[in-house]
Amino acid sequence: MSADELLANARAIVAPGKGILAADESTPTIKKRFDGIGVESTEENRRLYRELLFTTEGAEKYISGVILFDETLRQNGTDGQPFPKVLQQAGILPGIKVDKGAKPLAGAPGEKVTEGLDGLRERCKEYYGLGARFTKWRAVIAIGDGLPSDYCIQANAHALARFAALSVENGLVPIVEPEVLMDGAHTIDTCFEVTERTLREVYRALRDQSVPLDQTLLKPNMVLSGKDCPQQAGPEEVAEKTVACLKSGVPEAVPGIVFLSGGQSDVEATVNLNAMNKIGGVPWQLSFSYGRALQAPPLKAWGGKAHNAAATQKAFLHRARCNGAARFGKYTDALEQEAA
Ligand code: 5MM
Repeated sequence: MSADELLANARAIVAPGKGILAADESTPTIKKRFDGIGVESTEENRRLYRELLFTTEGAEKYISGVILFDETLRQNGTDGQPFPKVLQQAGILPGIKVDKGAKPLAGAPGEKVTEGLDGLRERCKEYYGLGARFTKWRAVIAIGDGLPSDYCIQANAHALARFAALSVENGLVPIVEPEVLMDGAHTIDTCFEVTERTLREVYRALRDQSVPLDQTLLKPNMVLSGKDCPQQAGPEEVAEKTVACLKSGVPEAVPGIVFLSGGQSDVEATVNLNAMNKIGGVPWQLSFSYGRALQAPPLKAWGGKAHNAAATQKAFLHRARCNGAARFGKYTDALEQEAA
């Protein structure tokens, strides 16, 4: 596999003004989302909904890549074209979630480790053949009484590095996602400390396993106050602390950082990304790889009804456009109020 292809794809994913749509919800998660709008989670409904997102005209101006779930990578659009082809034709890179989910970590009550390394080499080869050009693996780190343990951080970092090495070996740009959860009443400073510890450990593992960092991307949480913390930090503090934390934990060789939204509202996720890009002065592109923060409005607009197709795509395009502007620190209230 050529390093040039990986480098070019990594850079294309974080091209200025663009970011990623995370549409890789596993079957139980998409069911939860569909339950929220009263739609049955059948394979056909999942296909129909995702097709609306993938065929939104103009989204390619702001969306460089889409993370798919295994089922979606193998589905076709209504015109019979496989989804990866539909995306490629729009100039969007198809990606694939390759982890098999976070499972209880033996010997560490309340903590999880992400599984899915067995057979990953073969799956990567198949996914490349099906058109995927990047992969994603999500580790979850919970903050709590005495948590996270070093053991949990190390176990997840080791798995993330093995995933990354296998992806690169097979021509796929790995998106390394260590998510420090926002659940809990902890302060933003605790989130800073845990995120910094996690990032340092992740990059130690990646280096130990000789992963070429310039062919990878990082998908971290922003540094935020815990959801139940009485003192919620505003966007300037979030941006300042997130950028400082990244500077302390992420090597310069990494071409880009694509944040997850992690339960922030759609507007909050855009405002915070915008504030970070206003600060600037970092060696990486600061971009987005949002699931909920890009999909909440279109999902609501859709409601499972074919006659809502135009409204669904309009809502999606609007969020993509707002986040595209946030990539340059140029998102404004006026833009938020504008129809797509
Ligand atoms: C879209 O949600 C993804 C899939 O989650 P499950 O495996 O639990 O179904 C998730 O990996 C996502 O890519 C990231 O967590 C970012 O999504 P958010 O919604 O936090 O921006």
